Amino acid sequence: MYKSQSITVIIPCLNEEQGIERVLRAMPEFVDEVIVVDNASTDRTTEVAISLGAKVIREDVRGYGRAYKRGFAAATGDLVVTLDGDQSYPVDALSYLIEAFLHLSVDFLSASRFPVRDRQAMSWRNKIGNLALSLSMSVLFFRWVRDSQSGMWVFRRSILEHMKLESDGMAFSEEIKIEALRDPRIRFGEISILYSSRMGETKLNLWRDGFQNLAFLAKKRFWR
Ligand SMILES: Nc1nc2c(ncn2[C@@H]2O[C@H](COP(=O)(O)OP(=O)(O)OP(=O)(O)O)[C@@H](O)[C@H]2O)c(=O)[nH]1
Ligand SMILES: [Mg+2]
Repeated sequence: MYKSQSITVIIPCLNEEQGIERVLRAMPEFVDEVIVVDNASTDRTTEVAISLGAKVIREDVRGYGRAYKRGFAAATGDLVVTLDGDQSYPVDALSYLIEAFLHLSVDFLSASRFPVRDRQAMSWRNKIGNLALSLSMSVLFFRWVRDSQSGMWVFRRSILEHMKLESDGMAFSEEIKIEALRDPRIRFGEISILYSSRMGETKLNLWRDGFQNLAFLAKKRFWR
């Protein structure tokens, strides 16, 4: 519980045995429920997560968005917090994020990785790709969003009933922000966090996911 709000943390994982151990060991005490959604990892992700007290849900179909939808269906907290299992997002910033969420009186708060302070954390190619996608989203949806691809959010679980979440892949991250910011019932905010280098191997394919995410933005904007 944090200031009388129960907290669920959801972490999608695909072969993140190293990162998930660090993330779970650093989880603050006030978190009520930690859900790890594993898509048939071939390493020890599931065993490590269970041994450190997380609830592990298995989803047989691969995909970042797919994993989140499974996690959301199982969550019970008033507030949901998300992050990657690779230790790149700051677990120790959870109270800072929730404080900001409450202070700003928003329903969905996205944690922007920019400006990136750790030089090793993000390659120049990824920075340029992220900038291009965030600019595209901002123009298409008439709202300045600094980091459309961030994977760390805090939101009131009850807003999920207003959202139509279709992406099963990496585009899920921009889709949930679009659903939040274009619904007048949902107050959207964004603040900056410290982003660091991931442990383990990336699951992101820059060109494939970059172009798919760009195409998804156009589809979401023009095919209603
Ligand atoms: N369950 C599940 N998790 C996934 C899948 N693909 C990626 N993930 C997880 O989603 C998170 C984001 O994937 P990353 O590879 O870190 O992608 P990224 O953060 O854009 O790229 P990096 O900069 O390399 O970290 C990580 O925790 C992954 O383990 C998937 O198909 N299923
Ligand atoms: Mg990552």
